[in-house]
Amino acid sequence: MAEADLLDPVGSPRVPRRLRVGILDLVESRPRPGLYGRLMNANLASIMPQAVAVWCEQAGHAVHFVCYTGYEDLLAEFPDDLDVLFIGAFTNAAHLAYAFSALFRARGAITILGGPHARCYPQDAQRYFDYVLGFTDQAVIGEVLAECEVHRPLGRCISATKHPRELPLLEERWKYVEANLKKAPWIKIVPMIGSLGCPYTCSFCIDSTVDYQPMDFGRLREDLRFLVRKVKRPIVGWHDPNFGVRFDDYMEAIEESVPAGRMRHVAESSLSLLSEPHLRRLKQNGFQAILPGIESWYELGNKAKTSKQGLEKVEQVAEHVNLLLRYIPYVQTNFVLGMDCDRGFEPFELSMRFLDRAPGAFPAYSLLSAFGCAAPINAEYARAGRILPFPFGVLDNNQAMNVRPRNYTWREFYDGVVALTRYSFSWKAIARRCAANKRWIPRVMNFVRAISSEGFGRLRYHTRIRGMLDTDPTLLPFLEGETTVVPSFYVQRILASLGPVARYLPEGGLEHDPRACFPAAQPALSAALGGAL
Ligand code: B12
Ligand code: SF4
Repeated sequence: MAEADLLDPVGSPRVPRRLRVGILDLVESRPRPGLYGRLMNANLASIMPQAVAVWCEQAGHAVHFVCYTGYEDLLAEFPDDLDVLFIGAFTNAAHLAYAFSALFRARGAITILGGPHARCYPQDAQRYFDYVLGFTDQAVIGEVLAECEVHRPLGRCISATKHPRELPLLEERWKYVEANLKKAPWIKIVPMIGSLGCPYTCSFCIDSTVDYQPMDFGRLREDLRFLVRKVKRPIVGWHDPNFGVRFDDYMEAIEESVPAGRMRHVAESSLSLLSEPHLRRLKQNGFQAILPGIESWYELGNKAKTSKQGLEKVEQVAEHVNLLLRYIPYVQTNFVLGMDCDRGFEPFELSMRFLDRAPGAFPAYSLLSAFGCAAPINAEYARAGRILPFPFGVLDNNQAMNVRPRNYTWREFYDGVVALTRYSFSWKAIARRCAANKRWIPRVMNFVRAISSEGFGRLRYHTRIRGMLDTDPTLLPFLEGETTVVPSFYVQRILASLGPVARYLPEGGLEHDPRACFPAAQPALSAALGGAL
């Protein structure tokens, strides 16, 4: 920096200003979620907002941190006189983030968005934020705070060339972790991370083009040692996109830093990494829950380490999942419904056969979704004119599917979704799941999830959408791309979920233009959207 930059216009040294920084981690998008949200939301807090808080403090600024789990009075949480407000948001919380940004801009703050929504929809987010951050490291935060300028009408998009090489130690972000843990009424999970990116290339995933990058294992050991000193028998929630790629390094770090039996762990991993010797070691090291992605019965066999398809894949995967359950008390299997390789009722039927063969696993279904420009396959959907302008508030993998299915009519598709959901959360399936899980925490978790928003709630919701396909004349034309007018059912649902914050939502904040992400696909998308956007 030139010396003149450090002088103000009259030539005296410029003292860096101590900013009042607000940081908002939007874990939830609506007030007072159901029983499962009450139990678990505080455990879903993100690591990056905490890292940003530490970096801001290290730069000498005063930080006010809030993790919104749906139970706080959001409008009363921050002081009025913030200089800067950072918001971390998933896409389903984007409207809440936009409304909050508008409110604090009106009060004179500079606003900054980071997190999945910023990475997926930067072109839309820059209409409402002064800065929109992609890959974020300490240097990016330093740059933003040093400049800290109004950028309107369009915010400035900044991204590091890759993910940070290093994140603050757990000890440095502990006060934020601790505040969240206090909000969790029962199970308390400490978020940690040991790697970024992924070596796999699942085309629907935001990280499929991001190189795998392990963090420093020395610092990881420091974090583990700190945690056993701080909490009696902690549970660590690993946020690694694919835990266990450097399996031996992780296990050695845990074995060297944590006395046996003193720590429990939860992680998302691929079946291909979960061989029996690995499972044995995971068990020894206290792994309590594993969430493998199966995704489809026809594709992505590399994740399940199989070249089989259809019923053969079901049998092999079920056997593998049952093996997991012999070592790990809680298993959640993740599936994507409506993928291009699926057709007819068979994929749904196969998932039911899987549940028969592996009754102990909790099934989590996502509807195929294209989150903006993040995943490579989204550009293909856009070129084919298949992306629908659903408002962000319903893009959470469940409330809406914003990609027109290749091989289904909507009625056929929702018939399958409803049938599979009903089968998965029937009393019979719940009882079999309970019987197959011997420990009481997995039993209670599975039961609560089934009777709460993720089971019964989702069955009610999908059944309602299926009914509306016959009764609501506005729904099918929208889903078929014949109109861009969003059915009022979705709009009302989003406005209701925003509650009192809805009045701050900026004009146009409910709509977005899916073409903005894909300039090259604009003609196809325009045609598909009736040229109406
Ligand atoms: C771990 C994970 C989870 C964990 C932890 C979530 C959490 N609160 O962080 C759990 C299992 C709880 C989870 C739940 C869900 N997840 Co998730 N999850 C992931 C996963 C696998 C890794 C994300 C991660 O932590 N990476 C490590 C961090 C360091 O990297 P990063 O997220 O890329 O962040 C970088 C930048 O974005 C930026 N940044 C991130 N946050 C912030 C915040 C601020 C303030 C700033 C300035 C910068 C910044 O800095 C980082 C470093 O460069 C991704 C898929 C993937 N492979 O990335 C999906 C992903 C993020 N999840 C997704 C979804 C949809 C969900 C759910 C809605 C699913 C559901 N229906 O329940 C819920 C939402 C729960 C919630 N609101 O917290 C989508 C998000 C898409 C979107 N645009 O919204 C993703 C991308 C998967 C996908 N479909 O492609 N998830
Ligand atoms: S294994 Fe998981 S994190 Fe890796 S590319 Fe596939 S979906 Fe993404």
